[in-house]
Formats: sequence, structure tokens, C-alpha cells
Amino acid sequence: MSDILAQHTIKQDWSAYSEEEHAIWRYLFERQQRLLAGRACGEYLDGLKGLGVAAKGIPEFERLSDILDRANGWRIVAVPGLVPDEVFFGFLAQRRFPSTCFIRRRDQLDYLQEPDVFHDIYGHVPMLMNPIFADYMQAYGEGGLKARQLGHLKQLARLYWYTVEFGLLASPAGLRIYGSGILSSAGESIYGLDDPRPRRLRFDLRRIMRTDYHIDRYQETYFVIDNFEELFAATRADFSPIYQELDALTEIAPDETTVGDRAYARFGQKERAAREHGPSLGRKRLEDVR
Ligand code: HBI
Ligand code: FE
Repeated sequence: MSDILAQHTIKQDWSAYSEEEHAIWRYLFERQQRLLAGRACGEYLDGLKGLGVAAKGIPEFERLSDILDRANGWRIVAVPGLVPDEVFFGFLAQRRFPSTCFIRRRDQLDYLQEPDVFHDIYGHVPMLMNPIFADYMQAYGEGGLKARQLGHLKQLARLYWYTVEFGLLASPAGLRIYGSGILSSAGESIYGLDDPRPRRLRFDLRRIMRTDYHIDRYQETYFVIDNFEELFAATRADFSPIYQELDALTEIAPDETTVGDRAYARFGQKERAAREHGPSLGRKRLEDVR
């Protein structure tokens, strides 16, 4: 396994980034900072601060890795782009987070389908500073290797999608974002929390594993956890019997509501009104999609 992982590792070559590339980071960073106050969960904001990830420019992975490593043993490894599933899981199982190096172009500021350095570093890495989430990600990597052998990768990939990428958290102060796909998207930072259209359902492992997803538009269903202990505890069990159970059940479409769904009671009028007077980005993309 270590050999395969080494084959997919590259060097970040930080000094090769152009001024234009750093300027794109700065633009994306500043835009998200304005949007995420009061929207991102505290664990994420603490992680961002602890890592010293800033507007200045694309960070050096080695510097971030040294901080992460001291905190809880995770490091960032540079990869050229999407890596094969077994490589991706192999890295996570060893507490290595594979991050792309390239940054989106100016004509892709609002949306791109594949991960770039802004999504990977700004979106994912701060969450890894949280000790429980850090353990969840490692356990996910181990579970991925197993799911692959059992032929149930599809079900496990949905768990990643609806938690690590698009998860919401019911904090005492209200609904907050912890999913990296939302945290790194201006349009979905607003849509995911404030738009009345998508379903926001209580976290349910089996429901998630049955639910298909779109990769090319805002989500139609989000799942809400109460805290990271709950998430970690719910995903601790051996999934083999669950996969067996799921074989007998139908799949659920991204926009479907089904028996047993528990909707998250939405935040009050007051909080919503306060948000509506705040920055409002992503309107254009929202219309593009619908
Ligand atoms: N590779 N670099 C990278 N980043 C990902 O998020 C990623 C990947 N390879 C596979 C993969 N994700 C997914 O198929 C898993 O989440 C299931
Ligand atoms: Fe991602």
C-alpha cells in the first residue's frame, strides 16, 4: 500500500505559484470569510484560526502539516487531482489528507466540479484540527478499503458525501455548516442554510446510504447532526450487516421524501431576517441551476 500511495504523491512546488494564482486564493478566501461568520460551525472556524490559514495567498502544505501533525498526527500530501478510490482511502487510513495543488481559473470562481487547492485546503483541512472529526476521517478511510472489498463502495461514498462534503450541524446557536463542499462554495454557503427548498433531515446512517446524490448542482437534501460525537458513534459499527440490509431496500432519489424522515426544525424568523440583510452572493448560480 505505501508504494501505491507514494506513486500518487507529488511535490506542491509552492514557489511556482504565480501572483495571479495567489490573487485568486485571496479573492475566494475573503469572499468566504464574509459569508461564513455565523454560518460555519465553531469547530471549523477554530481550525482555520489554529492553522493560520489566511487571505495572503495559497498556503504551504508543509507549514500546515507541521501544525496538524502536532495537534493530532494528520499531514497533508500533495496529489495531482482525483486519485483512485483505494488510494484516497489508503491515505485517509494513514492520517494523510490528499490535497490537489492547482487553483481554479478566474472564469471558474463560482463553480468547478473537481476539487482544487481552495476546496481541499480551505474546505477540508480546518476540520481535521478537530480531534473527533480527525478520527472519523481515519475510520472512514479504513471503512472505505473494506467497503471496496465488499462491493459496497457506493453506499459508503454516500456517507462521505452527506457528511464530510455536505454536512450540517445543529449547534445551540442554530444551524451551521461543517461540510467542505459547502464551506468552499459561496453560492451553497447561503443556499445550504437559508434556502427553503432543500430538505434538511436528521442524520440517519441507513437513510444516507440509500440516498443518491448529484455532483453538478446544489444538494436537494442535507443531513443534520447534533455534534461530532454523534457522528463518530453512529459510524463506529461494522457496516457489513448494514450493507446486507440495504441490499433489500430501494434507493432514494436526491429530491425524495420518505417514510421515517425527520425534518430538522428550521431556525427562527429572526435569524433568517438577520441573514437576509447580510451579503447575498450566488443568486446567479442559483438561477442557473433551477
Ligand atoms: N481523490 N484527490 C481526491 N479527492 C477526493 O475527494 C477523492 C479522490 N478520489 C476518490 C474520491 N474522492 C471518492 O470517490 C470517495 O469519496 C468515495
Ligand atoms: Fe472534497
